[in-house]
Amino acid sequence: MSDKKRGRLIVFEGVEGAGKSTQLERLGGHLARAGVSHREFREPGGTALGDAIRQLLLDPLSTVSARAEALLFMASRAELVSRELRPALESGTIVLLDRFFLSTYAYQIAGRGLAESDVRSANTMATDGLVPDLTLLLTLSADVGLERAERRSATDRIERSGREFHARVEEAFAEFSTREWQGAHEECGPIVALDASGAPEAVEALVLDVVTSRFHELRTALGAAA
Ligand code: T5A
Repeated sequence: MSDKKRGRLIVFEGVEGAGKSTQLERLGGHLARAGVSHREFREPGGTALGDAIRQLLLDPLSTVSARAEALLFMASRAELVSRELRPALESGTIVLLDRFFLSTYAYQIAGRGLAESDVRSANTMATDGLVPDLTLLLTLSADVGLERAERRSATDRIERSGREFHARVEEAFAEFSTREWQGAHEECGPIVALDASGAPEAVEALVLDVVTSRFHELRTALGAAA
């Protein structure tokens, strides 16, 4: 199906509190002001089923085993890909997505210790082979990100998984930005790491720079709107 894809899938990834939602919203604002058709989604969620799964997964009172957790993320993803992402991309829309399967690789493989081969094949079923056109990996230490998230609101079940868990997630994301790792994981598409430790405006400038240098049509549109 990927041959029918005409839009662009731009994913934001990183540790808790890295600023993904903030930057996605800012890029969405630039696109809207430039009159570029786009949709915004987050994982887990984005469909009725996905939103129900999100509640189950993030509720601090839920008890979820590691494999059930991975499969719930996959179920939410399969629904989002088939009901929303594919149709939007096939109609030429730019899709901004807050987390995708790189998060599963970081949280469920590196964090929970599930087998990479199992998670990768379940994920292929969930995504039906959909490859992001660009992943912006916002890099920040897990400790700083968790502090930001804790300052903002009460923590959810996954944020409460402990410092060691989040250190493994941070380390995994660092590995994902290397050429070697990306060469061995072509299903992830291009991943560009950006320093997310600066002020939101500084990170926004980095995001815009990468997006406009990668996509000619967006350089023209966003340049014209600036
Ligand atoms: N998960 C998800 C898995 O385990 N496996 C998977 O496959 C998937 C898809 C989702 C959880 O599920 C896990 C990962 C997560 O634990 P969520 O609530 O969607 O839960 O969690 P996050 O995506 O991490 O959302 P957060 O809101 O916590 O982080 P963001 O989006 O990175 O950060 P943001 O933009 O909301 O900012 C957080 C706070 O920091 C401030 C903001 O104002 C806000 O208060 N901030 C900054 N402060 C200083 N400097 C900056 N540059 C700042 N940018 C933002």
